[in-house]
Amino acid sequence: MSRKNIEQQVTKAVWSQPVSDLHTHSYPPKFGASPAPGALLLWGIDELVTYHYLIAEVFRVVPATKLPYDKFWAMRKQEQADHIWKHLFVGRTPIGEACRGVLTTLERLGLDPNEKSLKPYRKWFARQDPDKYIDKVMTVANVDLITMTNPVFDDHERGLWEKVPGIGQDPRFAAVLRIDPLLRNWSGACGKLWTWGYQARPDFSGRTVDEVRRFLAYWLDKMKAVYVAMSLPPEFRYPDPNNPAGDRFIREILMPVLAEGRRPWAMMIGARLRVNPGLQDGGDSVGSADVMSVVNLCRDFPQNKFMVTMLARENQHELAASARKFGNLLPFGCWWFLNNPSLVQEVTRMRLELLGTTFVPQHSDARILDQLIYKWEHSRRVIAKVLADKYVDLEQSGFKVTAKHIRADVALLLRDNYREFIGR
Ligand code: RAT
Ligand code: ZN
Repeated sequence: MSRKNIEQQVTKAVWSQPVSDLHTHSYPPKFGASPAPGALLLWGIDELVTYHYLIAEVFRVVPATKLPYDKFWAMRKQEQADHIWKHLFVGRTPIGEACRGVLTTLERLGLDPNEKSLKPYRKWFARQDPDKYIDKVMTVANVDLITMTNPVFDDHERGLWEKVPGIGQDPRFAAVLRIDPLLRNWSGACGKLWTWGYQARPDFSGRTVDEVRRFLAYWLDKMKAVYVAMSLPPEFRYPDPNNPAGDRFIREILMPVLAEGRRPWAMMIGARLRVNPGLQDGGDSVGSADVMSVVNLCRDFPQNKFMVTMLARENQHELAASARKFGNLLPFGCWWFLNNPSLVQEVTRMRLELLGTTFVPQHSDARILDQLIYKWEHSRRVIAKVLADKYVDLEQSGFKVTAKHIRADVALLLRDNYREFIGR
């Protein structure tokens, strides 16, 4: 095939292949839809423009010395959005990735992204019904499954799971049991479990192991969770001589429960939380993590499966090399500060070269439903470019690439590697 032909076939395959999105923060309408207070399904123009990436960016333009953080947080959501639109989209060229994302989204929804005020967009979004709008966004983004993040230690969300019948039963969504506190704050997590009727003690005495196992098994089943997830700090180590409780939790509780339920553990490693607390969610940063800890887990627990994404660019090569050694390790996504075209390109190219098609190149991390549109459009473009280059390289080696090869590879990368790993 000529380069031109390859590019055509790859474009066709990448755009027509539905994506199963492995990690988002989007929810079905039963979890409440914005602008209702406490809603978990965030959508629409004011949510898009007040994405925490953009809050961090607006404070670079209008610093906290001019607009103090508490004043910003005291503003109504619409006022915050107007402030961000004015300074990042009208007063400056919206050239950064998070800004460009809002524009792509509006454009694909059929709106003109050049408006000077948010009013026309507000009018348009006010006419949408959230439930139907989910279908629309999934069609435009060509996404066939949205994987949620369901933090069981969040009182509001846990309450919804306990109270609302059938809350997790929307076939467009899959649930994920998110349990960061069990490693980030073991004794605090034990305290909470105790109040929920589980005899969990920070020193592991009594029935702690059985009780925490019971807690996890209950929630895995209640949510029908497809995997368990944690975001972990750069300092995460396994084994960790400074954190014997963490080691015991992993060894005696988490690994056996997950092996028995045949569910993977998704580890998102490298988030340094709240380096600037004034920015709230936008105040987290990145640190280089320890890939050997992942290697130790994959080797010591061959019956378990590990989905791993790392936040630091510095970790990507070692993670890909490690995945060559362990079939139970699935590297996924270009997370957060890596979700920029230049870095997606670099990381995806390297993963293809080291791992063939045995990884998941991207997840959206969409916090606002509509972001599925731009996150996937921007990623698809880069993935298509990298794939086309690789097929041209193959042709130069004398291998005859066909449209069938291309379609099969794209299906693995965008949907089936993930689905196979979670057994769905
Ligand atoms: O990417 C993000 O929006 C982060 O704030 C986090 O949500 C991160 O993706 C996570 O899941 O912890
Ligand atoms: Zn996330």
